[in-house]
Amino acid sequence: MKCTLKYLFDGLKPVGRIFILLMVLFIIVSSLFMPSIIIFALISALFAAFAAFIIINAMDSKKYLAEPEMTKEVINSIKHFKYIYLMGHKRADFDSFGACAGIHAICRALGKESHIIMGTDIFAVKDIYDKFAVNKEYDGVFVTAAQAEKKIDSQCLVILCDTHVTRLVESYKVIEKAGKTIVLDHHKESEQPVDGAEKIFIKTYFSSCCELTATILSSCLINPSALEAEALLAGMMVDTRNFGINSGEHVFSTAAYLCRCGADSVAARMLFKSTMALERIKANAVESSKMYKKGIIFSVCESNHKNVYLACARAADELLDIKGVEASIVMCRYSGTVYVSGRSNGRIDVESILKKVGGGGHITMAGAQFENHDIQTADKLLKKAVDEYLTEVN
Ligand SMILES: [Mn+2]
Repeated sequence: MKCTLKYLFDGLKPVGRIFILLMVLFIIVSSLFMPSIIIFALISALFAAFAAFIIINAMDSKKYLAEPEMTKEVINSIKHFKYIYLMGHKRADFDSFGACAGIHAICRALGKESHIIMGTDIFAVKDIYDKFAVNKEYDGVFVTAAQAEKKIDSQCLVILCDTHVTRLVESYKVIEKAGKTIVLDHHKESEQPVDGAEKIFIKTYFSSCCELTATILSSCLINPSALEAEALLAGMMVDTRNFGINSGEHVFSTAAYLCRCGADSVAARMLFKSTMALERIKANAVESSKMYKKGIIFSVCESNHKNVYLACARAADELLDIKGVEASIVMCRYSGTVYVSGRSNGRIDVESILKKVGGGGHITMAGAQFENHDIQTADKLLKKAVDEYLTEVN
């Protein structure tokens, strides 16, 4: 009943709310003069509430406040399967981690056992992971890919968050062995969407997979815990560069919803603190950057640090703060692979540029990798891709 009332009230436009308030006022005033009218009004209101309840429950797809098709698919699939495995992309980031935590909250609310598959490289999300690891509610929730691969069978549902590309998933074996796989992603559709996924929801109008997940949560009136809300907010903050890009009304209302659920924005911001070593690498990359063409700036992170790719992403972000820079492309090399981070303020489509060299992402944030290449070759290929892109758009 509480849910129904909340549904009714949330669904109302301001004019509807004013109408209800006027009705209540009318009943109060008239009952002062004609007490019998209140009995009549109460009976009518009861009938109306009963009718609304029947209608809402009869129209199954209308039960959800937003994204009804996606929400319905996620909820019904979770209800249908015995075990649920949640998985993000390799080298988990705040967005993939937060989205998994958000879906875990739905599984818990529906009384289902769910596990989050964690990869070997969790450096980027270590601080939030540590907060979850000491939380009693998360005892036994995190599993390694190897553990999941052993246990998973046709009775299991896999929900893949924040990627839809086969080579980027933490473990493809779990998708092959699972009874069903659902993909929830916000990146532009790639050429290789994951094989064997029954339902693929690619919603590029969401800033982040965390915004998408939080929308599902609020749509089915399930609130995440304060820690889960913090993880979801952190994911949104990373993918919107602290609400600097892709941040429309829905992003802010979703952030407000997460704060209502207990997310602390200051604590979330603290999670992004870097190390001195990585900041030095980033600073060097910013300093040695060179403008290429049309506000597209290039740089390289020179280091053997095992998490140099994080400094690379941060350098690409920071270069956008410089006047005249429209987009940034930063490279780094680690154990034979060149990693590329592309960022843009929205006027240049870095996804289109990096797609030409086999990468992906979206307009403002994209990445690519070159296996068995050196920086010089990668640099040449990237500049060729930029040239091609610029002739296409001009
Ligand atoms: Mn993301």
